[in-house]
Amino acid sequence: SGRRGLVIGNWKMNMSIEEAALLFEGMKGEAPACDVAVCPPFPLLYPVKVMLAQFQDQIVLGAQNMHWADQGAHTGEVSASMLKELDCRYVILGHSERRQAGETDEEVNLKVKQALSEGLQPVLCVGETKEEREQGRSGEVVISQLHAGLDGVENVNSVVVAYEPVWAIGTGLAATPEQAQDVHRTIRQTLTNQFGDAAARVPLLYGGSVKADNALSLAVMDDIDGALVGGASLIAVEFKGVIDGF
Ligand code: G2H
Repeated sequence: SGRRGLVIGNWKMNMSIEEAALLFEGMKGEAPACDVAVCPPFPLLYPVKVMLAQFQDQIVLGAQNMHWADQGAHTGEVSASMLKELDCRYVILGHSERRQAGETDEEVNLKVKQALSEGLQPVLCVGETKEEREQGRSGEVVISQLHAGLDGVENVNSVVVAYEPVWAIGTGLAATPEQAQDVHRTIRQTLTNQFGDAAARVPLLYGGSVKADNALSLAVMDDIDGALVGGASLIAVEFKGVIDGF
């Protein structure tokens, strides 16, 4: 495809400082052939930033969420500029676990626009539930989340999209490469309709029970450019295995 692979670890609400250090100890070695990032919980961003110095930009930092406002009275929230100051390159936005906790398409859209205007790369997550898949509505749901999430975005150059079918998250039951490619093609087409040729350069990640042993079968598909990895990103040999697949 000409697109460079991108593997992002989403640590969710896991890991201590010591566990993070051990993980990176196990990740030392040959330079990865694709782009790699890790998204720790907020309290670990600074210590992990320090640990990543040893990898010389071969592993970069991302965050799991942020607020859309510049600053102010938003107790418990963090801003895009705070993440930038810690050298975050990416920020995951609209993860299904946050949508299930009440985050709306409108909020995700405000966050995507704020991330872009502050120079962060949003990793916009979309995906259907088990019920929606069974109703044959996967494409429709993903298209609607993309339209809403990217409303008012003019330049797609820094955007990353992650397709995470809710039924495949943390269940051990990954989408088949064909099921994932099918939705990724729909995503690429939707982006092309909105952004034209630039859509061909947008990294489309698959997420949902990606592990060392299914990464390669996903990576060979035309529109699967990388992975958003949860559980397997906490284990050095698994995460390395996924990176090697891309
Ligand atoms: C999906 C994924 C990472 P896991 O949420 O975002 O998690 O790989 O554990 O299914």
